[in-house]
Formats: sequence, structure tokens, C-alpha cells
Amino acid sequence: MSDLKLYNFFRSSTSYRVRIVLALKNLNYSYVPVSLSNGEQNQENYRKVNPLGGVPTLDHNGQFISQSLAITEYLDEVFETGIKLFPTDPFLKAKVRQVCEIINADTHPLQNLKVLNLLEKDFKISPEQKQQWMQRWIGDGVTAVEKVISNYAGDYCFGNQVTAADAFLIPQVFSATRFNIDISSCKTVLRVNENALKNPAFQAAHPYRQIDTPADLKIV
Ligand SMILES: N[C@@H](CCC(=O)N[C@@H](CS)C(=O)NCC(=O)O)C(=O)O
Repeated sequence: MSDLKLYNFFRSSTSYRVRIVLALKNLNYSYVPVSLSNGEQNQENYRKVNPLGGVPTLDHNGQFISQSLAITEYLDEVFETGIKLFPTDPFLKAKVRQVCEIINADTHPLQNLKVLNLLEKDFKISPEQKQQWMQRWIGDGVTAVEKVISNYAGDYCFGNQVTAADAFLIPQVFSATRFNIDISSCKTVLRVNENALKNPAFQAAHPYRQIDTPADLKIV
């Protein structure tokens, strides 16, 4: 019997990735809210399970794992349920991981709350400079994904089968929309996003359908 708990926050794109993965693997889990709005990620008791003070963190039978890509790979290897999130072909598997890493390593960190807080509060950047920063880094990341997937995409990033690449891309598109980033030239990305949002696993994981979603943002 597996006991899965996910420490996460409704609007966090990294949490959204893992919620998608859990839904795609048909896994039930307890949702433990960690409010980034209230700084709960930096409280001492949470830092004991996640030393860097970020969400998500997975607790599987009392064993804690952080980093959404590590969690994704772990769940895919441990559970035979649902779909396999990485192709078996080594080249395609590397391409899927390439998309995940463009988002995970080279895009999301530059839009992370702690980075924006530092830029705004310590470096006193203006709202216009902040927007320029976000457009540059999110725009670059999503455009790079567009170039990588354009030769492979079907309904999803790689053909018509959902992979981990989709679980990472769709939350990044959500953030791009939230921050008013122009990604209108990324036609393949937008098509994949539209398809994924019709998939029940992606719908269940959506930031505006979670137990900690504020009432004014809730959708059905
Ligand atoms: N690479 C980590 C990033 C985790 C992370 O930093 N998540 C953000 C939310 S999207 C966070 O918790 N930020 C807290 C902060 O910036 O203080 C992952 O993929 O899990």
C-alpha cells in the first residue's frame, strides 16, 4: 500500500507539473498546501523536508523527494499504473528530457518568486524592467521548446502520446499567460497546450481546481 503526499501550492508551475504526473499515473495522493503567498516554504519545519525551500516535495511512505524532474522520474519508475512518461527509445527519451530541462533548468528559475522578489525589493527594478526580464527569459525558453518539438509534435510534444515533456510544458504556458508573455509565434506549443487542456489529467491538475485555490480564481 502506497502512501503519497504532495506538498505543493496551487499556482506553482513546478507543483502543477507533478500534479499532472500523478494524474497521468492514476495515483491518489494527499494534497498538503504550502502557501508561497505566506512564505511557508521558508519555515523551518518545511525546510527540514525541502532544504532549498521550494515546492513541490513528494512524501512516499515517509521518504521525501524534492525537484519535480526527480519526482517525475521516480513515480514513472516505481509505478506501473497509468501511462509511461518517457519513451524507451534512448534518443527520444533524451529529447523528452531536453524539453523538461529547457523549462526546469533554463526558464523557470529565472521567473521564480525568490528571484523576482530580489530583483524588485533589493535591486529596485521597475515594473517595465520586470516585464522585459520575464518576456526575455520565458519567451526564450518557450521559443526553444517550439523549435525542439516542431518536427515531432502531434497532439502532444512528441507524437500523439503524452510524455513528461507535456507535463513540464503546459505549466510553463500557464505561467507565460499569467505574466502576459507574448508567445503567439509558438504555434506548435499553443496547439499542444490546447490539446492537453482537454485531457482530464491536465484538467484535474490545473492551478484553479485545487483545494488551496482562492475562491475568486476557482473554475469547475
Ligand atoms: N527545480 C525545482 C524548483 C522548485 C521551486 O523553486 N518552486 C517554486 C514554485 S514554482 C518555489 O517553491 N518557489 C519559492 C520561492 O521562490 O520562494 C523543481 O522543479 O521542483
